[in-house]
Amino acid sequence: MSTEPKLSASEHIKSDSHYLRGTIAEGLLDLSTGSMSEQDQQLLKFHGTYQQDDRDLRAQRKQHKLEKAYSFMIRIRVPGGVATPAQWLEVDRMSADYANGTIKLTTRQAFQLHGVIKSNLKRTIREINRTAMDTIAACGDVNRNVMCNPNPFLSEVHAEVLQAAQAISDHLTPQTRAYHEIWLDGEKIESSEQEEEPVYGRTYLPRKFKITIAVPPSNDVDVFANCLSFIAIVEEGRLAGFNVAVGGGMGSSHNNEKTYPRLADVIGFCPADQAVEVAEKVVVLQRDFGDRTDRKHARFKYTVDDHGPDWILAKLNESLDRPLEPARPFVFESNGDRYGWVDDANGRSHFTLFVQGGRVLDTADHPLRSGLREIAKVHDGDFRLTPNQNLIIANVSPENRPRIEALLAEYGIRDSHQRSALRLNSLACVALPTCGLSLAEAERYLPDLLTELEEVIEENGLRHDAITIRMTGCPNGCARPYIAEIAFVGRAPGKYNVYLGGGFAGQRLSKLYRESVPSSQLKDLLAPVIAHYARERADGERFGDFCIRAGYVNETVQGRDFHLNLKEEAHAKR
Ligand code: SRM
Ligand code: SF4
Repeated sequence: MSTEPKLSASEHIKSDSHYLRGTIAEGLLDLSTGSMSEQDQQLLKFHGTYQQDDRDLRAQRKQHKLEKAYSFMIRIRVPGGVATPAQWLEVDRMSADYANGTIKLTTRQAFQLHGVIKSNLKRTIREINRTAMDTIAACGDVNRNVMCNPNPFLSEVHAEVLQAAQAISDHLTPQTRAYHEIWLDGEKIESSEQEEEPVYGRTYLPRKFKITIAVPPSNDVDVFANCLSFIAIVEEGRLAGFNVAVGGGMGSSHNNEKTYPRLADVIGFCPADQAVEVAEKVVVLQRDFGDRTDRKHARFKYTVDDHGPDWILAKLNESLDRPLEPARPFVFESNGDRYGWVDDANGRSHFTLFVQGGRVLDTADHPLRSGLREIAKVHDGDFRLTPNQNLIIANVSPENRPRIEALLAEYGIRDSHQRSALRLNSLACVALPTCGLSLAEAERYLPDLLTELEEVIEENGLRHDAITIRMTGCPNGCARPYIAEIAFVGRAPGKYNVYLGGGFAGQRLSKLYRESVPSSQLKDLLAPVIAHYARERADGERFGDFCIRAGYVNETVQGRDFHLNLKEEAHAKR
């Protein structure tokens, strides 16, 4: 009898799928149901779409013996987060024509459309491709949207870095013709020639893979939360190359200590022209050594933890033309966005706009989607989606700036000084009603909790003090909560685990402070900690650092030990 461990079910779905085709094309034609088969739902992710249902309607539909209110979320890849005004206008149009009238800017600089019904799915994906964007590999067990610091016009280095992000993204895009065939009506090529995936192979990766590029001192892309990151090293004003970091990730499951968030390790340095090769070889390492038997242990962070970063470096060096050099010094100062207008040396201006929860929509008192549509119609630069779910109206010419400013004012699109620094440093994942995995609200609830916490912030004179605060509806960590200074992670409806002590630059994990706190008690739980910080912080001391110094949580730990949260000790200390 074979002692080989059993492959996970997803591995069979991939290998039997004929390079991601499955029966998607046939399934799309069956309009007797709003759903797709279980296996095709898994394969659809590689094409950039997830089947979901409106969870607000579940009970009602069940009562009336109706099928769930199925629809699809489509994720549009935007490498480095750069979109043209024409692309913005098309996404805006499609959000109204085919989706729920909103555009979601994600924590990985992508667009999402929610609520696309099955009969509109193919049309929408086809129209997205007409705008020179695509959805392939926005999801699935492949390399995802490559993130990059979104301010390329602030210096030549940024422009080079954006090119590197694009090159890595292109190189790691799956080569299967299935995408073209299914969505773009590409002709089926009946050839005896074997179809190939040169980097991935027939079964792709064991799990999703995430790559970022940061330009210090900004860590807005959160390099330590990604599988593979490149940290730009600028020497004498020029891009010398990149430090390489491996093995970061956020996802964990409640009550499963084998799963944990982990910060990436910096293992070396490569010249800029080696970045694509390094990316490919690291992906290949994960392809060959990642765990294909247990999806909960299949992310690259576990491969790195199981073998150790030194082993990863040695293996990587064996496969590279030139081995990595020792890592070079760098400093990150923050992982947030810088708001408002910034002018660059070429006379262009860039306006970073806070978008609550990354959700672009019109409400009675805040017609944000309409305002941005009007701006896109006259904008002569481009748009940059930030890794913090915000938007930069970038590269505005001096002649055009007054028009953009007038439109911002006309549509009441508020400037950052009208918001607290706490809100400006907040992130919430989508959660309910579309996310099938959420245990509690996030995007729909965090704005109200922030309003409550702002009372405490105002009372303590901290309106202008940035504190990173993030909420997710479950422990998967889509808003990268475990590196925030304050985090709320959904446990059950209306209940959250509260984490404290993350690093302001995303350089340290936070730690569990209290478990399963009802939402009605969150303000009272945090008020004394915030007041204590306001009273006793040292000069320039960050909230997360203070939480550790004052003993609210112990110095945080890495990887496997994350679950050894010392909350009992923290209780005892006060
Ligand atoms: Fe995520 C799954 C939304 C960034 C970790 N994520 C999901 C799904 C697709 C739920 C599902 O599988 O059914 C969510 C869809 C909700 C919806 O209705 O739209 C979802 N994730 C999001 C977005 C939209 C959150 C947001 O509000 O912006 C982000 C889309 C990013 C993109 O454009 O590609 C998003 N997800 C992240 C991040 C942050 C990042 O990548 O920097 C993480 C943590 C980093 C990491 O990967 O470790 C993240 N998402 C997960 C996980 C946990 C993976 C794991 O290692 O265990 C899942 C669940 C899974 O894969 O099984 C997940
Ligand atoms: Fe859904 Fe959980 Fe991700 Fe939030 S963190 S979007 S609830 S999977």
